[in-house]
Amino acid sequence: MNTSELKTAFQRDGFIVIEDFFDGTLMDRLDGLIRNYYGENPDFWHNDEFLSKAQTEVVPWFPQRECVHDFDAVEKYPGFADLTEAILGAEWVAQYCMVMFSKQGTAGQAWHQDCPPDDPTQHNLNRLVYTSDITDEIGGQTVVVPGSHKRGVLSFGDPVGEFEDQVVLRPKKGTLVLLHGHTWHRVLPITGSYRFSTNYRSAPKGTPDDITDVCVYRNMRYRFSTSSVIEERTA
Ligand SMILES: O=C(O)CCC(=O)C(=O)O
Ligand SMILES: [Fe+2]
Repeated sequence: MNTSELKTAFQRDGFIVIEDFFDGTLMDRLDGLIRNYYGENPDFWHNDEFLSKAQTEVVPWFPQRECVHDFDAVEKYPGFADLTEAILGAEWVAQYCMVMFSKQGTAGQAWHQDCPPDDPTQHNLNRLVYTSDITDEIGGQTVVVPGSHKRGVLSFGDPVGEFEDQVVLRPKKGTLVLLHGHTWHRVLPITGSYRFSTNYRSAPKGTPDDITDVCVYRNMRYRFSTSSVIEERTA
């Protein structure tokens, strides 16, 4: 697909998957740094209330904030910025690079929208890089509901229930997934070893820096900066 076809698919579906976007050598280098950073048994960062209500178990790492500059290579990778610009428009903003690690036996991530869709024009863009394969043996597949970025707020209901029209993604080493922040998405439980993805978050020009501070789940809205449930959803 060329850039304009990718853009059309993104606008229709709220996500696109591009296999073999990145070369294997770069992926292996970043994958090694990530495995080395986490070791086998990292601690969770969230409090118990979040873990039990959100059914989301991730340990984040912001490598560029620790001056690990190897991760800059993705931002400079041929085609990466151009594709972002085609989708977000001129003067889009790069927010941060965040690795999200989930260990064996954990819940993955419940259904969510990265930011509230109250204003459809205000959103983040996840640029998800997979440095190793997500497989059915490991679990941690990414699940999306196509077109849901245009369906308003994520429906109230079972935080980890299935949607009839959900699509399960199994990104491979070198795959780039672009995912609109309003698209309903989740990560399945981690059944074998551990899984991680690296997200280069970005946003259209004029988007507030803290756009992803409030996350919408099927049972609540949660504010990360204050670690608080700001709305218990009942409908
Ligand atoms: O790790 C993934 O595959 C998806 C992560 C996610 O929900 C996000 O980056 O907002
Ligand atoms: Fe997300």
